[in-house]
Amino acid sequence: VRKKKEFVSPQEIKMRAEAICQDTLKKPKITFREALMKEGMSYICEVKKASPSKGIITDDFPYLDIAMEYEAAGAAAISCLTEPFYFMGDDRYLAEISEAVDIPVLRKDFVVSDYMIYEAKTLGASAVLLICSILTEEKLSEYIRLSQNLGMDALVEAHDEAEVKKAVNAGANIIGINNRDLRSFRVDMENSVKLRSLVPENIIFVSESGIRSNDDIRKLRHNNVDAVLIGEILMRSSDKKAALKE
Ligand code: IGP
Repeated sequence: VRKKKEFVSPQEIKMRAEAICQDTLKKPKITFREALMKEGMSYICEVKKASPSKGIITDDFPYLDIAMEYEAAGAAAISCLTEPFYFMGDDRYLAEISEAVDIPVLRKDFVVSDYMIYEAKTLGASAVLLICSILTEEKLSEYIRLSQNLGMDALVEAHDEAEVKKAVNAGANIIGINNRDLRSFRVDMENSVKLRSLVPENIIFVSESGIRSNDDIRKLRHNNVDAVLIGEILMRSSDKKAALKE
């Protein structure tokens, strides 16, 4: 049974988020962007129970253990789904995971309001996801700025050339190329390779979705990809440390 979410007014959520920013004890050790800037490939490992394309991925979902296993295996950051209907995510997962690990946690959800950005902060997120196909360029740049003002980063997700340009124009400093077409669910890794040259070097370049093997990762690294976001294959592997070994 899902517990009904406590209603928090927009004024209140804003106050709570800003209070966390003021609290020096709550200062994150490393930002999401910094975590992706280390030498070599950085791994963003996703905690996700289900997805619209695959249905339930795993019935066994010890989300805290999974997150801690990712951290121990050398993940640079964690991506946590909070969207309840299609991904069976929960805000609670994010809140508990960000308490339990030292690495930054991305709130993986479809941000459509500033409320959700303040809320991400109160849940302990270090970054939010902004999806180009559902936000105007104006909203993108507004939300990027708001995230940064709250001490978080924005991973700006694009799927094609027009969306990459939109992300760059909006001022993104981390761009994620989704290899999965959200309309057809088709996955094509070439999409990241093809769009790499459109993103300036000072912007962190992330490849997302459908990454399954070390060969995939080698190929992406060879094409100057800074980080990969991996979900399903890790959720299905019993030994995450072995799966993340290059
Ligand atoms: C992970 P995969 O194929 O490794 O499970 O993909 C991640 O990229 C995917 O979950 C994702 C996503 C999203 C989820 C990419 N963009 C936007 C929700 C919303």
